[in-house]
This record gives sequence, C-alpha cells and structure tokens, in this order.
Amino acid sequence: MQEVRHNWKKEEVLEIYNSPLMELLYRAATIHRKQHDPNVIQVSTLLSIKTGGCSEDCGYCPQAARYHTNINKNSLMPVAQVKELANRAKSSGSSRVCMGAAWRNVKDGSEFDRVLEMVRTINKLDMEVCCTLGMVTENQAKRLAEAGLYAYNHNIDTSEDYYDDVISTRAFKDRIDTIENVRKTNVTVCSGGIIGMGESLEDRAGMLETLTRFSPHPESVPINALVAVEGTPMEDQPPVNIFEMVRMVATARIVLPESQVRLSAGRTQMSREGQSMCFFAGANSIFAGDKLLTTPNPDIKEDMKMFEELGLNPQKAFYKHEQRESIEAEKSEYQALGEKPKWTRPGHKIERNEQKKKEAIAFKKEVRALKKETLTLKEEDLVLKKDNAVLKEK
Ligand code: SAM
Ligand code: DTB
Ligand code: SF4
Repeated sequence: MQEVRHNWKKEEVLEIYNSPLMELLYRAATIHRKQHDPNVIQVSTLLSIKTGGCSEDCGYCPQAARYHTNINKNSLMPVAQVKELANRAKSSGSSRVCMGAAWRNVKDGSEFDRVLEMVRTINKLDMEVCCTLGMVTENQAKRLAEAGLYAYNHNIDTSEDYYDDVISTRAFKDRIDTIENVRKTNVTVCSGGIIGMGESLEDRAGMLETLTRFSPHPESVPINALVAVEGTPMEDQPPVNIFEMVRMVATARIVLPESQVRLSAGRTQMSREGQSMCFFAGANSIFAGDKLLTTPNPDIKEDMKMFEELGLNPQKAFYKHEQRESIEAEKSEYQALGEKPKWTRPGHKIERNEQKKKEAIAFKKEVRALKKETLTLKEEDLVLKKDNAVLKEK
C-alpha cells in the first residue's frame, strides 16, 4: 500500500506536477492500481436544489447575485421533485446524488429541515447522498449525519495564498472550519478545487498541499476546470489545457492516494481521449448528467458509451463505506439551535464587473423602451383600424 502522508511540502508537490508527463503518468497510474480498482469509476449526479441569488462573490461562480449571468434562478425545490430526479439519476447508472444550494451558509429553519428530508428520501432509495450547502456548524453537520448524509462537499477552491484574489466575502479558514465540523461526524468529506482561474502552478501545488494536511485525507477530491461563464469576473479566462488537467489529476492521485479523485467541471471542453488520459492518471469519479449545477455537462448516454469502450464499470453505491442510517425528524437527538455563527468576513475589497453591471442596466433600459414602442405601435394600429372602419361605413 502507498504511504499516506500529511506533511507534503508545496515544493515537493510542484516538482511532481512539473515532472516529465510520461514519468508522472506512470507513477500516478502505478499508485492508482495499487490503491483502487483501475476499472471502476464512481458516477455522481448533481442536483441544484436552490439556484442563484447567492450573497457571496466567488469570482468563478455564475450563481453569485452580484454578477449578471444568464441562469434560471430557483427557490428551494420540493422534496417530491428531488425524489423524482434522484430516481431518474439512479436508473441512468448514477450511484450518488450531490445536492447543491447557492447559499453562503446553512441557516436553521424550515428550508434546512426540508433539505434533511431530502437526505432521508435519497438515502432510502439506496443511493449515496452528498450535499454542498456552504458553511455548516458542528450541530448542523450532526443533523445532516443523523439524516443519513454520506458525503459533504466543501471545496477549498484554490491555495490559501490565491484565495483572496478569488473570493472576498469569506476567508480560507471558514472553509477549513466547515470541513472540520463535518469531520466530527461519520459523514465523508469531499473537498477539492478549481484550476484555470489565473492561479500559478505554485497555487495548484499549494491547494493540494492543504488537502493533504487533513487527517484523514478527504475521501473525495473534485478537480474542476473553470467553466468561464459570461458575466462573471472570470469570463475571459482561457480554457484549461488538457495536459494541465492531466498533471493536476496525476499529482492529486500521488499525494492523495486513497481519495477518489473526481474529474469534475469542464468535461464538455475535453475530448474522450483527454478524459481517458485523466482516468489513466488516476481520476476515478465523474459528475454525470446533462447539467452540472447551472452549466452543461456531457450527455450521460455518451459517458456510458465511453466507459463501455474503456472497460470502466460504474461503482456500486456504498462500495467504499457502508450506508448510513436515516433517523426520522421526530427521533432526532439534535435540534435546531438557531445559531448565528460569526464567520470571518474580510472586507469586500474586490469591486468587480462594474462594466457588466452598467451593460446590464443599459440593456434593461433598452428592453423597456422597446416594450413601450410596441405598445405605442399597437395604439397606432387601433387608430388606423378605427379610421378604416369609419371609411368603410362611409
Ligand atoms: N454554495 C456552496 C459553496 O460554495 O460551497 C455550494 C455550491 S458551489 C457552486 C460548489 C463548488 O462548485 C464551488 O466551491 C466551486 O469549487 C465549484 N464551482 C462553482 N462554479 C464553478 C465554475 N464556474 N467552474 C468550476 N467550478 C465551479
Ligand atoms: C464540485 O467540485 N464541482 C461541482 C460540485 N462540486 C458542486 C459544481 C461545478 C459547478 C460548475 C458551474 C455550474 O454548473 O454552475
Ligand atoms: Fe455562492 Fe457557492 Fe457560488 Fe460562492 S460558489 S457564489 S458560495 S453558490
């Protein structure tokens, strides 16, 4: 078995990342087959249970209220709809549902109670349930655990050094604290980040270094390639080169040998051959379904066809850890505490996208003017019709 280290240094990680690609691939693939079945892939489906209108300013995110992106905002989904979508995901070959909410943090109350009910409902379908709801307190993590949550996703996103260039409305430490709150329960941790946000290679290595500090390492590590969405401050970032993605996956596989490394956002930009290189480099999980949270993802039938051609078998639910029990709300040991946690909120020093905001306001004005014009036209039409009628009568 591969030694699991928590003391990787950024320089060592960077050296691995920069090693000749064939050496890197061989090293990563060797560790991969020692630690995992290289012919098994875990398939998760994302479900955006609450979309858009988020108070945070994460520079990559189309769901931040302050950016002007073209997404369909939605309030929290009903449980029945979640059940139907989860059933659909199960029948298309997915073993995990990951529910995402555009929240800064979880607030005790009826919406969180509804999310707990969603967790119970999906767990009863014998699927792994994951949530990504923003920051959680220890009590909230315990309530999620009691409901039968299998995994909690909370990404560190980038290195501690680059963090402030990406997000100003919370601190890196807030993310770490949430992950530690989840660790106090039996819920597994899913944490990774994004490449392609203008970060340096040192930042990529720094992000992986931080992930190796967790003990145990996160059970899942999503590696996302930025999906540059129009209207976000990162809209003009160039797409991630596939070999950089392969290097990132391979390096993650080497320094986090036991984790499931997930080839996450950005697959629509990758060829099947590029993705296959990532699987060879140690990626053994994907997000499937035609949508991530708000942006497109490859067709699941195409993914399944690719897996068949590659001889990759979808991982069964609860293959790595046993299914959690779901305790009903009435029997719950933990109650809502109505906590108002004081998360660090370093000053909002990033004033982004003022230009986009101006353009959006100008566009709305134009639409209003056009609407008015159409109304006037209709009025003119009526006058003409009346005149015609009068003429006919004459
Ligand atoms: N609001 C919660 C939070 O921030 O933790 C949960 C949802 S949030 C959308 C989950 C993760 O999606 C982010 O931490 C980020 O890593 C990833 N993400 C969001 N927008 C992305 C984008 N445009 N490209 C790649 N990854 C993205
Ligand atoms: C993760 O690391 N990536 C997923 C999931 N965890 C929640 C989200 C990707 C979002 C990509 C942009 C969007 O679709 O909105
Ligand atoms: Fe909000 Fe999460 Fe998007 Fe940040 S990543 S803006 S917290 S939904």
